[in-house]
Formats: sequence, C-alpha cells, structure tokens
Amino acid sequence: MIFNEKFETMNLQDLKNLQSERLCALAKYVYKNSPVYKKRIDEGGFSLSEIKTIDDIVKLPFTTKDDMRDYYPFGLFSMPVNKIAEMHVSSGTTGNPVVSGYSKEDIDLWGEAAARSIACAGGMPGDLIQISYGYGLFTGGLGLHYGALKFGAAIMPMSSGQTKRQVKLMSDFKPRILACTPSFALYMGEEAKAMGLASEDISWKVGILGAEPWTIALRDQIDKSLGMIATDIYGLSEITGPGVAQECRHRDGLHIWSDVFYPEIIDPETNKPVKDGEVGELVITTLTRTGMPLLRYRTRDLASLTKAPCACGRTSPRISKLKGRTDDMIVVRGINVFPTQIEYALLQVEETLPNYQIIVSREAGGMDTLEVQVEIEEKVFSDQMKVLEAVKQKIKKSIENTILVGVNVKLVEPKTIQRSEGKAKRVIDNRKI
Ligand code: DLL
Repeated sequence: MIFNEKFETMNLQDLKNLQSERLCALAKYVYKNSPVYKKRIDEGGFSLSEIKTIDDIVKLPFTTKDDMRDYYPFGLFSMPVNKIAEMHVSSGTTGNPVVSGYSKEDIDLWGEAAARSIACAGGMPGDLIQISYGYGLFTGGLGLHYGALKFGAAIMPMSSGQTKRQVKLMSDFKPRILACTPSFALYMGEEAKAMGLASEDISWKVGILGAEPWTIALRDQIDKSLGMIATDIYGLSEITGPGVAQECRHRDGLHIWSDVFYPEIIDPETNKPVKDGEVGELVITTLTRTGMPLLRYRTRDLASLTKAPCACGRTSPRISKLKGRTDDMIVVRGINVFPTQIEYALLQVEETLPNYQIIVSREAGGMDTLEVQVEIEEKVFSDQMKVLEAVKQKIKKSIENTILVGVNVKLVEPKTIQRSEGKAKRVIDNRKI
C-alpha cells in the first residue's frame, strides 16, 4: 500500500518543479526568520533572486553538526521558542547535545513521513503496531507514534527495555508490526524462545528497524528467527527523526521522501556532488519545515543515491543502506556515542590516566556491547581488590551518566594501551558492519 500516491509516485519532472518551488520559498523563509541563515546568505555573495530551481541549491550554505553545538540550544530555530510545539535532543560531538525544535506543522509533517514509512514497510490499515523504540527526547518512539496515528494503526506504545514484558504482550496482543532497533528485535526473538514460545507464536510479520547500522546478513537472521520481513528505516533528530527514508518490500534501498527532505550526495573532502550510485556524504535540506528548517545539513552518514524506478511503483529516489560515517560517532543500541564523551567522563575520575580504548562488539544474540579499557595510576593498580573495584565502579558510573548506555569497564596498567603517532584510534568496532 502507498500512503500518499500523489507525492510518492509523482513523475520526476513534476517532483523537480515542486522541489524548486519549495526551495525558493524556504530560502526566503529562513532569510526572514533565521538570523544565522540571513547572515550566511548575506556573506555568501549572492542574492536570493538567484535561487530559481532546485539545482541552485548548491549556492546555499551548508549546515553542520558544529553549528548545532555552537548555536545551542535555540539559535537555529526560525521561530521564537514559545511558538515551538516540541523539542527533541540527541547526543552531540562534544559538550552540548543537539536540539531540534518542531513547530505544530513540523509534527504533522513528521507524522506524514512516518506514516508513509509504515505503509512502505508493508503496514496495512487496521494493523496493530508495537513501538519499542524509546519514547522521550529520543525521536524513535514518538516519531513512529505520530506516524501510526496518521496511518491508522492501533498502537502499543511500549518504549524500549522490559524485554520479557514486550514478549508477553506480543504473545497476548498479536501485533503484526514491530518497530525497534535491529539489535533489540533480535534480542526479543531470543527472549521469546527462552520463554518457551515457538516460532508460530511470534506474531510480528513486519519489522521497521533502524537507528543503528546493520547489515543484510543481520537482516537475514532477523527474518529467519522472527519470521518477519525486516525493513530498514532511516532518520536523524536534526531533520525529523525516523521516517526520512524507508525500505519498501523490495528492500533495494530506502525511499527518501524527497518532496520534503531533499537529498544530495557529496564528496566530503571536496564538497562537490558525486554521481548517482557513488557513495558520499548524505546532505539533506528540509524543504518545508518551519520550526527549525535546515539548509544542506551535513549528516556525516555515507550512502549513495539512485533515481532508478523501483518495482513498488514509488518514484521517490532511494538511498543505499548506510555505509558508515565520516566521523567517529558510534551508534550503540540506537544511542549515539562519541569517543569524546567517554573521554570527558573518564577524566572526571581522578585515578584515571588519559589513555583509553573503546571496544564495540556484537554478541551472538545481536546485542551490542561497549567495553572501555582505561589505564589507571600505578599506585592504584597495586592496591587491594576492594579499592580497584571501587575505582572501576566510579568510572562506570561516570561514563554511564554521560552516554546513557551501559558499559563494561576494564582497568589496565599504565602503558598497556597502544600509543599512536598520528591520530589515535580510540574505537575498535568488531561488529563487522
Ligand atoms: O536514530 C532516529 C531514528 C529513530 C531512526 C528510529 C530510525 C529509527 P538520532 O538519534 O539523531 O536519530 O541518530 C541519527 O543514527 O545520523 C545515523 O548515523 C544513525 N542511523 C539512524 N538510522 C539508521 C539506519 C535516530 N537505518 C543517526 N541505519 C544517523 C544506519 C542509522 N544508521
């Protein structure tokens, strides 16, 4: 089923005309309402009248993750904060988190994008959907929630965690759709088996899984162990949370709702566009947002783009499954973690030395684990076990309070962690993604 035939199957020339119209209106809107963009456009040495078609987008300035930090908390809003309807927050690279402000219209738009995504994944009107993404400042839970309301599915607003309870309610209520991270889906499947449920007791037939990188190999495992068709959903808080792009049942790339989220793929070194099909950094412009519209937002996610027709009938272009990131952010169990945050937390504990390594692994069950190995002072190392354990707990607490993800801490002697002569490799990601 296609949720919005008009926009999802528009012929490419009409789509381009619509994007052009929307870009012109957006450029005028931000010039009028955002002091940051007004300054950048003025300094860019061009006039707004030069923005006539979507191809003129290259004249507009980029927006970066650093801008998010520098203009924290509300500097990038294009309306006064008391006109904003809702805010979401995700982790930033250093210090300040990333804030996204949504107007009432932006929330409607988000619902529309997520509703298109639910239909695209294989949802049917009247379906029961179990939403097991976190509700709150993270966009996963509420985004799918708004989408399901608009789409017309009955909602189980589970949020994340409480695995046994999730499985019990699945087995009692029989939802056909499951929305959560791929690693959590796999974990719930395992738990269901441990609780004695047989494959035929698992009611989920459609998975709307995303928020973290995952491979086709993992998808095959999820399909098999849960008896569902697991589809990939992409999004990021800055743009609108889940529902920026979504795989259809053909699972040959994710349809990006480009009448509202205009994608470009650029070479992150030269900032020049790459050809269709080539991998580069995904850059997105929110064509119709009003609360916090963004021009050419550098997502730091690596993907390719194709406009080739898809067997599902949608004309919306497709991005590939994500290939990685241009920075060192890691996504663990759907939460963004930056090495710099861990470093900050470690250095709050006086016994630690500034030499550490982060090891990310994926257990056989599909759950991601994070281990932080850290050197501690010689004299602490020779102390009693009890003292060592107390230091370890102190470090663990400091990190967990900062990144909000559980970690294992391993204390090591000074000079154990490999030194580097160039850029330090802080993260060892063993997940093979
Ligand atoms: O993760 C929004 C979301 C919620 C997407 C639920 C899908 C489902 P943030 O917390 O801001 O927002 O993290 C955004 O997570 O830039 C990617 O690096 C990564 N990411 C999101 N979806 C995918 C995916 C939400 N399908 C960052 N595959 C993004 C790989 C993903 N990485």
